[in-house]
Amino acid sequence: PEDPTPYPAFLRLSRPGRHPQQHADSEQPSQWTKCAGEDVMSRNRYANVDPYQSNRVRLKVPDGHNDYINASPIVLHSTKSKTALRYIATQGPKFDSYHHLWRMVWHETSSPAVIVMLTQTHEAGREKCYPYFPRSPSQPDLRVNAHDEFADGFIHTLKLTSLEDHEEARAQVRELDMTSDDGSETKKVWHLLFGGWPDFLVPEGEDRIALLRLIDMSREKNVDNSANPRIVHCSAGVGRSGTFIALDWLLQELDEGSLDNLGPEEDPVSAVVDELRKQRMMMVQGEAQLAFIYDVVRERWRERWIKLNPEDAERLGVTRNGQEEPSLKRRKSEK
Ligand code: PTR
Ligand code: PTR
Repeated sequence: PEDPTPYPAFLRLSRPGRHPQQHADSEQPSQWTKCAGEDVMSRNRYANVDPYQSNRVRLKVPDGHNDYINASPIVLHSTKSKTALRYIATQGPKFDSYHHLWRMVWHETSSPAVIVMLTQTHEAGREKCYPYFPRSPSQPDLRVNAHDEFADGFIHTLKLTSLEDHEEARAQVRELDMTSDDGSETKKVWHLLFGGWPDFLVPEGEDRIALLRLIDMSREKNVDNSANPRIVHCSAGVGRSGTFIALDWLLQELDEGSLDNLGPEEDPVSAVVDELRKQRMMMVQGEAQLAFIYDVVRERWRERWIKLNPEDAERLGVTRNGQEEPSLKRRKSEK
């Protein structure tokens, strides 16, 4: 049966237009100047994923040292309020350079900082991200950069002050205190480790709802959200991180009413993915993640529409959970 919800054109499943994969492969920006050199490459987790030379975070290190980290500042603006949403998308740190991530957190964020981690440290027997944070209350302290790589005294201690398993968001929530070696400065860091998202795939069922809760939580914890970038990473820092950021922006647009009256040609999903790829390569990986974004926005759009138009909803028979979307059914039966 057809879903009777009067969706805008971009959310209609029958919409013509670009095949998502076509979208996914297009627009590899011309401004990609590869960050090259042995000392740069060795800091990358994957040889084919790096930040654009023109849009990368530069580590604050003494002159003459390599300021490279595989991280891209991302800025999106809301259509109505024009406020900025800021993020830093980055790869899962590697063992020998994980303290670079903490250096970046220290210099690029205000307190409390928020780190959203969307990968597990290991998946399918391979390291996707070095465990760069204190994991257990039994070993709450981690001394970062103890060997003082850049010889500038940037040595910090991370102390795990609380660890909570947040069921609704399916996340481990860590509260960390980051303290400089001389004890003079501290920063609080929220570390949100999401458990429901394997590489190249999408969260399903309850994990999908959990992801939405995680998005909300990451905003709530980031007290100064329009000025302070949230650090978002997965393994390469493009697929899952791109999807997370796209959704964060789209859901805010939706809540602000910017997706209520769009013209037939407008497609904010496609627009935000294009925008993200101007700022970091390969953001949102593959058809499944792109379709996932449409599905989540469609679901949220329907909920909002029912809330705003309860009588029409009743008359047309639109229900909160709807029927299962045809696209979802198709995907399930394909497996
Ligand atoms: N060489 C890998 C590839 O192209 O498949 C790099 C890569 C790895 C790209 C993981 C994306 C990945 O997913 P995510 O960004 O979600 O960690
Ligand atoms: N680096 C990956 C590869 O070359 O296989 C890039 C990639 C990963 C492309 C996943 C698409 C992917 O997802 P899907 O198969 O869902 O399109």
